[in-house]
Amino acid sequence: MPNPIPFVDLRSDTVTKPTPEMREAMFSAPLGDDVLGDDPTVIKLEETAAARVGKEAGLYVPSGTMGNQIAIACHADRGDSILAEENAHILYYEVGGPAILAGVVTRTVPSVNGVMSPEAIESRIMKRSLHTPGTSLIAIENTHNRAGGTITPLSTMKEIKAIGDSHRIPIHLDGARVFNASVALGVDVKEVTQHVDSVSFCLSKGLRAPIGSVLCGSSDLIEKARVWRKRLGGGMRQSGLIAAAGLYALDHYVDRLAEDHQRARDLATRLNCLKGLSVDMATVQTNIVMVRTESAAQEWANHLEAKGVKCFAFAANQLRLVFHADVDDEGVKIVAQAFQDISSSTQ
Ligand code: TLP
Repeated sequence: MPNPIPFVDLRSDTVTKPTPEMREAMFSAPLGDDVLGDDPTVIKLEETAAARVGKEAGLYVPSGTMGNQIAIACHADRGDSILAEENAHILYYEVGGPAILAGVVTRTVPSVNGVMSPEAIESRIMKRSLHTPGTSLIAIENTHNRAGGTITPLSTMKEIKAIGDSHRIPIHLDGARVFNASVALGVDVKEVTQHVDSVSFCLSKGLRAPIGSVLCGSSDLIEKARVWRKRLGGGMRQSGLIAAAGLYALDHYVDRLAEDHQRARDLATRLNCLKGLSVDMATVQTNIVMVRTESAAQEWANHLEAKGVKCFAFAANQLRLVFHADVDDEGVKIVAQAFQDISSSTQ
């Protein structure tokens, strides 16, 4: 039996479904065997993505996780250390990948709302010695997921890059949502990515493609990355079929991310007026809203689900709401009403 309740799904921006136009682009894409290097659509996506973020080359990978892990493995040798923000996706959600795959030690860096200070980074850099695992990579996450979609400002990125350069340490950007950052800042994405040596961005989040991310960097890095992708079993064959969706997304769905940001702000403002809830508006910068709940967040999530709204409890007293193209103004109204009903009946 189909569920009669029309769900508004705020669990993640990964839940978007490809549009009819995107499916049409997939259907008509020219294909080849990409492991053999002859899928024209994948080649076009990789070239387009690299040009878009101002890097020499790109590699289409099945997921953002694989993009990050390959980048770490390419930049660092076994036994090295890398620096990452303490709640970074590569630490929190990639199931120990850096230790298992690249074989590196991860040193964590504290932050304010996901933004690491350049001083905090510099003070954690380790020299290579008989005793210490030399730092060979600094990872930034922009926007920052667990901090609530927050943006690391361009000036901070520039300072971090200068520190990296002075210690000859490359910077990798987990740019799963880097287009959310550039759209919110009102700048070309290159303004963000100019401050990093490699960037992995997701096509399958706010950009609405069903599958895939692109890792971009120097031609040498991407050559190594291609070997790592094969090693991890990420070499795909007629993957132009799905790459076509990514190309369509880059052409058509970047600018509309601003709508998701506006809806996130609208809803956050409304929730802040309700009993039992609060939102730190300073962190509502893109498409994610972290809601603090006085009572257990999981109970809120259960009540919301009964009213047709899906979201995740991200911590004991925190809900995460993620906006995306499949949530329109009507969806925002449904969500606001559900929160209001629960607030007035339980608080
Ligand atoms: N994030 C997912 C979950 O894994 C938490 C989500 O729903 O937000 N970097 C960042 C910053 C991410 O938020 C994610 C996915 C990834 C990397 C990994 O992307 P995938 O899921 O394609 O491996």
